[in-house]
Amino acid sequence: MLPRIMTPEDILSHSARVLTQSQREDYFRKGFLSAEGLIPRPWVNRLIDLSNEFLDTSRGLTESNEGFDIGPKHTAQSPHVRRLRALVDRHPDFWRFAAESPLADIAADLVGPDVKFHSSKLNYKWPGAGEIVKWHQDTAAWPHTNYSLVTLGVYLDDTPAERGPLSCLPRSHQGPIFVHRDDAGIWTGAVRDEDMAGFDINDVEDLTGDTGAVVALHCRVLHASRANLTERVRPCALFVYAAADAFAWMPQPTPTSHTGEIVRGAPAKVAHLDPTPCPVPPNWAEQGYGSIFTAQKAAAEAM
Ligand SMILES: O=C(O)CCC(=O)C(=O)O
Repeated sequence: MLPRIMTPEDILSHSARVLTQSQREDYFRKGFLSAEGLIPRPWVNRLIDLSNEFLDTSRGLTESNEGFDIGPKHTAQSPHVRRLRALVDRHPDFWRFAAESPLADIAADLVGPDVKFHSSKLNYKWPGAGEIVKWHQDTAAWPHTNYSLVTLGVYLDDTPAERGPLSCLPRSHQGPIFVHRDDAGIWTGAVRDEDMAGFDINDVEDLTGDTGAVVALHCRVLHASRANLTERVRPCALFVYAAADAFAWMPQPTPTSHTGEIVRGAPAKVAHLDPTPCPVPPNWAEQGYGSIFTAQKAAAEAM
């Protein structure tokens, strides 16, 4: 008999590993979740230490490279790293965290027991407006045969509303997948204003949290993040996991050496194909991928 395609109800029928059943139900209803106290403090401290070490290393850089997306204000005295790319390839402990910590169990709670690692990064939102992230849906940049993918973020410092937390539009994961291009067809990494006009911005929910809080974003949920109005940087480590039966159908923006590895359960024998139409992203293998910051900034400068 062929394996069953997992619906949210099927996923929920498996015992919860880390999240409560009501947190899981909330995630499927709204398309996101934020929760405190799920990651053991020694893991959080290790991530913070590693982040600080990499920021120190960046002092010797003058331009972006494979590992670092460097912002325009970067100097040795005052590092301005926008993103550490392909995090699990930057240090083995980042991969151990992705594969061995309760984070992968949280992914299993949300995509089902068979979980495949997709990608990871560490985003820094510095004080000021530099790293505003516009409304977008993650799946638009890395579509798969179905939409059972989740991005799990871990805040590495307290992230109140004024420090630019992730913000989400509830239930938008049940709507269309929007084009993330301008009228000329150029990739902008952002949903067009006319598409956003259909949403009530009063519905937006901020995913605030203390140091170590986990945020979960369904790959179709509309999300953004505002400027950091505080004096301290907001680091957020992000890890993407897929149901094992979701397969990428285009080259991926920032593949890692662990992309496609099964971190819980077993590999899929059958792909699950969801019929929801999905716009085709650029071919990242041909065009190259900087980061959401470079794509959205280039689009803003071209206007
Ligand atoms: O770091 C943020 O505030 C937003 C991250 C995000 O949505 C992304 O990188 O796709």
